[in-house]
Amino acid sequence: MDTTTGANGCENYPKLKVAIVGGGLVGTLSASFFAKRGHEVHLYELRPDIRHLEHVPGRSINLALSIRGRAALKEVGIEEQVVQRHGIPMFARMIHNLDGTTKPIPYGKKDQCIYSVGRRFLNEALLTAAEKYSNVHCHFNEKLVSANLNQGKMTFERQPNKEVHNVEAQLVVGADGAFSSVRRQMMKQPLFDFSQTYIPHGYLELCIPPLSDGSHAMPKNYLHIWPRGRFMMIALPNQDGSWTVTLFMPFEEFGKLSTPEKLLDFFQQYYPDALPLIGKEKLVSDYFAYKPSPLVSVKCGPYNIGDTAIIIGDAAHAMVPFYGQGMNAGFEDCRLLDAVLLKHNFDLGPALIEFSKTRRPDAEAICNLAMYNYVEMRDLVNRKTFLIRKHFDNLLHTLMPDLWIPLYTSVTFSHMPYAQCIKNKEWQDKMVDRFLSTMAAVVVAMIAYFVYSFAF
Ligand code: FAD
Ligand code: EGO
Repeated sequence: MDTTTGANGCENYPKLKVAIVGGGLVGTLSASFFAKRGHEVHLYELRPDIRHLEHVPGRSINLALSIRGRAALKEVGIEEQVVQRHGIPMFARMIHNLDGTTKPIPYGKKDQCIYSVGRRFLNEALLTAAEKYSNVHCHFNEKLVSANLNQGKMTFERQPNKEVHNVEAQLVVGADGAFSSVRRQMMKQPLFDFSQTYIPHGYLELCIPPLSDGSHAMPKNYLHIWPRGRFMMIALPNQDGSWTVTLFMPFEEFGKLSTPEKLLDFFQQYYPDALPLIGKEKLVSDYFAYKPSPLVSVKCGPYNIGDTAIIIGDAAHAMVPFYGQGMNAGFEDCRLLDAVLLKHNFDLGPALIEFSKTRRPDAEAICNLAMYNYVEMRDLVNRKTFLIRKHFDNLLHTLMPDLWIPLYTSVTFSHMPYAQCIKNKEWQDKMVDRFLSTMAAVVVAMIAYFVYSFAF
């Protein structure tokens, strides 16, 4: 193992051969982090190089990027490019009521916003950023089919001919998504925990095209939400003037919308204002061109195998998308893993254990929060409680900005560990409860007093 001393004299750690499995959002970012520290990085991705593809199949066309994701992008020097040049700021939610009226609710302070970014653009920017390092080697069309993670040995199948070859590394980083093959290898180990849950809802993406002058058909700097109980719909803006609309609905309901007539009636009933923006013809053709996709939540652990393997991103903690934090949490993994490795001078054994131990409670917290939001948005959220809750939280936040931090704010606009966000929320619920029961006690005491004075 060669040990190099950096220019400033304090980088005295081994230079490792690192194999990253998965060239999605998290794998490509992690490649830059390892490259920045001087390691020899090999990135293996199942798909071809997306930069050369005309059309990329797969999930969600755009995503909401917030503080946690941005902090990680900043450390590899691409935050500005992504956010300033290719991100569309969303300063508020825009709630669409059944009657077609809309109401904006700001995210908090004036400058607080989340950014809508294209998945493809982001993935390409991350690939290009990683390849700027001469010590990064990308291998496309490579599918991990088996591995001996204790020994850092992997077997890949080259697509499309399926020739098999073996690879070895000192560290295997599994960033191969919700259905991770690296994780499947970990499941062979004793004491490895794993659970997955599919929710009854699936999602389908539709599109609101740009107006004839190329501008956006709805106010641009908002996350548009159509809360309808069991049928939820959101829209995020794209740079070309279009909107990506995501419809969340139980698979059962998707099944019922089996003809163009039923589909149009459904939209007329629940999303009358969105229907003309999408356009009837386009709605029908887009809806029937795709199948709704499932949503899965995965928890597992530990994230490491000894001192040779670690999983990050969706491979370690896939969540339902109702908090807009999946990618952000995965990017935060990259930043935290880098910090822990540095702290231990790239002594992998203790570093991987520490990362797994400290990260797991927070990853599971955001998985729980996302699932909680799913339940809340589906069951509790009618328009009124949504508005009242958000306004109440915002009001207290304005009055006591350091003391009262709404849950959405601590999750989306702070670096507070996710588990701490939950504790913070529980504390606030207790305060509200106490306040309400004190008020109730006062009212009861007053009634008792009046009854008493009338009776005697
Ligand atoms: P992936 O992006 O899934 O990448 C995994 C990569 O590994 C893929 O490129 C795949 O081809 C490759 N791979 C898989 N198996 C193998 C193998 N055997 N060998 C080699 N390579 C392999 N997050 C947010 O932060 N904000 C949002 O607004 C948001 N919205 C979302 C909306 C929807 C509908 C969904 C489904 C998710 C959303 N997310 C959002 C979550 C986000 O998409 C994920 O958290 C993120 O993509 C995880 O990145 P990843 O790199 O871990 O996994
Ligand atoms: C009461 C009502 C309490 C993703 C509603 C809490 C998530 C939850 C899917 C929004 C925004 C980025 C998103 C808010 C709540 C993305 C998000 C939110 C959705 C759906 C999403 C908000 C992509 C939960 N952030 N969010 O407050 O604006 O509130 F609606 Cl279905």
